Amino acid sequence: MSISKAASGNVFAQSTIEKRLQIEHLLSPDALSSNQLSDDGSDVIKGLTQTPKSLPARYFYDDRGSELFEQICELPEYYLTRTETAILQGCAREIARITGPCELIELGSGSSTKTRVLLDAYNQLGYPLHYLPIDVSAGILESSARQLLADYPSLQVHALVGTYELALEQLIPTALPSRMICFIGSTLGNLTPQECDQFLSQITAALHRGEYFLLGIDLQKPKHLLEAAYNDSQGVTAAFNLNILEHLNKRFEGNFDTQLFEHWAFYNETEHQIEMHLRRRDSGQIIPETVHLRNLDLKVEFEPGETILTEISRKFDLNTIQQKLQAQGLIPLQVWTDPKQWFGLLLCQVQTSASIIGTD
Ligand code: AVJ
Repeated sequence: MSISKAASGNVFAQSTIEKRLQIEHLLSPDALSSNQLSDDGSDVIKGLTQTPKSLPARYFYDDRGSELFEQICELPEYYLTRTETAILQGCAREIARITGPCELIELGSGSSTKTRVLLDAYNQLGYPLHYLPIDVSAGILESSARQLLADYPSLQVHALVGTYELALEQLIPTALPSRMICFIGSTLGNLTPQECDQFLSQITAALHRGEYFLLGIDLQKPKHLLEAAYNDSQGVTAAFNLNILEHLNKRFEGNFDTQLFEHWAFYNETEHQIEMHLRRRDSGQIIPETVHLRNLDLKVEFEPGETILTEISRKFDLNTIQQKLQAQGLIPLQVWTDPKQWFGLLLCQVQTSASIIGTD
């Protein structure tokens, strides 16, 4: 008989939470010697001094941004999260059976809601639960880890605060027979094709032969459905987009006036990507607005109507992405989708010598 889930507030679970939780703040190897965070804002300087201007999408996710993102996931127009969760609910047990006991490594774990579906499946098969969430937002990482530990009395959490790149370079061996890196939520879509190739090769390098990679991606679909998902009627996506400026203000002592900017998102059908921008409002002014980011010693001018590209969100084709994964040594074992084919979930395995012989 198996008990799938203990109630929150379980006394035993509560008392052992501290023992089962480890939180590590990652620093880059250079930062360790110079005693500085690698997060020095050089990527912000680069983006804001380019034409057209851009910002790295990861600056969305301060604690406030992560909260707003959670709200986006609940929006009626934002089909992504709910579709992916439904797919996972249908295939989690099959995934657990294929991989056997393994450590779950999650990139960009956020609130870990979808992760519960996987944990339940491994738990029901009686497998040990080892979870290694990685996120840049320390607040969300810790609170969701504590919540999970309270709900799963046998769970061990080793949380890493930092960027994916840093975490992938510093993964330590697990006590379990295998590992699975989970990159769900279509975050892969936020990378340019070039960054995507580089990222996938980092995944292959971080894993051993025979280990697993679970990827969730948003698929190509009619423009009106996509544009609605990124221009919701309640303005949550707009607030999420504008929050990146508030985050920069706090982090780098900046003076962006968010009132001067507006949210602008559209689907680029040629590139198959949503492009999200912040546009300086054009309210009859002709003088450039100067923004100062003191900690970066940076002054940037914005012309009326000028834009900052804050995010691309690429929409994939299942055949093309499978070829790309295969080319990187990540062999697709199974692909799941929803009845409307709006979202895709792919389980891949790092090429083993058997799979090299087996492919021709
Ligand atoms: C983080 C990749 C899921 O591209 O859909 C949501 C973030 N941006 N609304 C996406 C996002 C605007 C998002 N993902």
